[in-house]
Amino acid sequence: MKLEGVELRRIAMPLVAPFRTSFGTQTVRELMLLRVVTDEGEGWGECVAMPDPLYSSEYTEACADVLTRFLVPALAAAGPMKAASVAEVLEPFKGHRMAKAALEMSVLDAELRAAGRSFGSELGATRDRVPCGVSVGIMESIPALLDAVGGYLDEGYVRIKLKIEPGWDVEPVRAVRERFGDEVLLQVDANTAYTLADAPQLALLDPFDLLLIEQPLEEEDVLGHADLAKLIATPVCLDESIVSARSAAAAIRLGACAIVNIKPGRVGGYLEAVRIHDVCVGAGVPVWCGGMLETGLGRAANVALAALPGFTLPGDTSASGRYYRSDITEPFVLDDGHLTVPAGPGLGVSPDPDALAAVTTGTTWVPA
Ligand code: NPG
Repeated sequence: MKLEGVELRRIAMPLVAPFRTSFGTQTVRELMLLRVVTDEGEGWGECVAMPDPLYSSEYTEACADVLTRFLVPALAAAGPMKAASVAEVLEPFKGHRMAKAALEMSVLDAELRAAGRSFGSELGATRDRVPCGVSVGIMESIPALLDAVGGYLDEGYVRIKLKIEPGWDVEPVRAVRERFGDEVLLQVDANTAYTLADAPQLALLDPFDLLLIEQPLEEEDVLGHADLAKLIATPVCLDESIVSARSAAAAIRLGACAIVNIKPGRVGGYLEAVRIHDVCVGAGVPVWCGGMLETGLGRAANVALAALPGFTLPGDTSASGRYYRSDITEPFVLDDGHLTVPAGPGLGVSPDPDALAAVTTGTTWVPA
């Protein structure tokens, strides 16, 4: 395939309700889509970075900048393009994994659409539907939280994840357990809001039989997670700290995590995500697919990834309606707690031109 150029499209999608995490509150999901144009057709990528560097160091306009100045020109200069070699071509540029992931995703989509093959078959999916969890933000009160959780359970979600932070941890977990019982698959996500000194407080979660606690400590504090794992009974899962297959292998060897959340954007792309899956399967570590409030494009690829055999825990692969009143693709709808893995060529879904136009805030064309 020959690269002709990449369109960077900024979009702003209103959320059905504010989503609060320990790093901020969102009412609109602003992100950037990539439309790669090649001599064999087009492909779509989704850059999951947020407008501000609060979840990780990346942010949308930095991604746009590095794509424009370095990543797209390097790919154009490398000659005929293959998705499997995009990461290698971009490797000299340090970091910027979300930008790299979006570019690789768009090339992979173009390649698979041209070949008539699906993301699922390319990544190694072994199921045609995946069980879905839902991530529940920090609420202004316990009654509001219980209403939200009850609504999601009624919709059929098979696992609940509660966002926590100091001051909003044991009480919400206790309230959800008391109201909905011990059978509900329940886990918590701290997004780095604690320190090792909080171990006694986090140990108070031990009696609630949580599936896992996700990323309690800072991204770089891998050893801290290994120490914490010895002080609490809840299994430690890493998100922000895992940026590659190599870092996953190291964290596992150090005893810093018993479970891994795989987010393709965070680790530089779907192909590296598969390598992390393989490392974890080899080590007997369960994985699950994280989410970053993706549109139907990113959701399609995440659902395909979550259908690999090592994804033995339900992911944050919620239905489109969890976040958006209208999606830019055909919506993903929950069926008995599951989403269907798209089977069509490439991502298997495409943006609706009118829906896309309605949320677009700007486009730039980066020629090859
Ligand atoms: O279901 O897409 C989803 C969101 C799941 O909680 C979720 N994502 O920290 O994992 C996270 C959080 C997140 C959202 C992180 C947006 C970064 C950006």
